Amino acid sequence: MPIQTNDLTIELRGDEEQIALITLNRPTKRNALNDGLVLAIRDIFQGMPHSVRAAVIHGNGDHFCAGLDLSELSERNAAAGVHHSRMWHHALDQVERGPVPVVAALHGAVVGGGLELASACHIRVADASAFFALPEGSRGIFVGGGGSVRIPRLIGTARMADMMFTGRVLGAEEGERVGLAQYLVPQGTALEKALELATRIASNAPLTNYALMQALPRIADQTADHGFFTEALISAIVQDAPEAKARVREFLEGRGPKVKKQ
Ligand code: 1HE
Repeated sequence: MPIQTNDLTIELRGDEEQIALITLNRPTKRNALNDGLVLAIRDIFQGMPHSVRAAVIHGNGDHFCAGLDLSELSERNAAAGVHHSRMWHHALDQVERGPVPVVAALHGAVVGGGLELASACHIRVADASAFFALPEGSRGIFVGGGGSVRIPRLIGTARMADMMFTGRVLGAEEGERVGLAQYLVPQGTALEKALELATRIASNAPLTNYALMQALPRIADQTADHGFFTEALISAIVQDAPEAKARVREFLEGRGPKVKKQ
């Protein structure tokens, strides 16, 4: 079991402990991320038990996460600021390019660094109480946890700039409509839905999940010509796995699941 702190816990779920439920557990501070918590996120993903095939991250209390712990911002000079931002980058990179797909279960405030953390996850489920904002703009600071790279890829540069210029707060429905969340569910049910999705993801062939996490975003960063070539390589590797052959055979022999309208 990886190292946990009181502010960040991990619980393994499922018969084979294939789902990791990670909880931001600082509800009195609305799960604001201090340095210890950011490093704990890094450590938990770096030390993920081998049984885990998918993770869910959520926040204890009424909010997912209030972003950077502003009480730690005080006297940092420019050099320390660069190192601090790079520390966030390294930690959230362990989420995005780490060992397993991660589903974020969002409710209440998903703001500042909390939105940066959510954007490093692979799927976001928002319940009706969720709201999204980037208050950095009005606090005289800038995003530093990878938000300027990841958030425009979800919603476009113009929408992110609007959120920072004007302090615009997007409600759950609007957040889902613009692409901050892929699922919108009734209040109080984000965690249940996220666990359901994680269980489904965990049943995929591991190499397919690996390709989705590692190849797909890199292909999106490549030129079309390079992307087609990378796609050919990764698809050849994925289809070569015995598990892929077995799954295709199952379907052809009438034993595999059909695609059903939901
Ligand atoms: C905090 C923080 C925080 C709450 N740092 N202590 N993020 C923000 O600018 C968002 C700031 N927070 C808020 O706007 C509100 O707290 C919430 C909308 C999230 C929640 O409101 P509410 O009414 O439920 O809680 P509260 O009464 O405002 O806060 C409860 C306590 O949490 C209070 O402390 P207390 O000791 O007085 O009880 C707050 O001070 C504390 N708290 N949020 C520190 N963020 C890598 S760069 C990323 C840059 C950013 O993320 S900037 C955006 C920061």
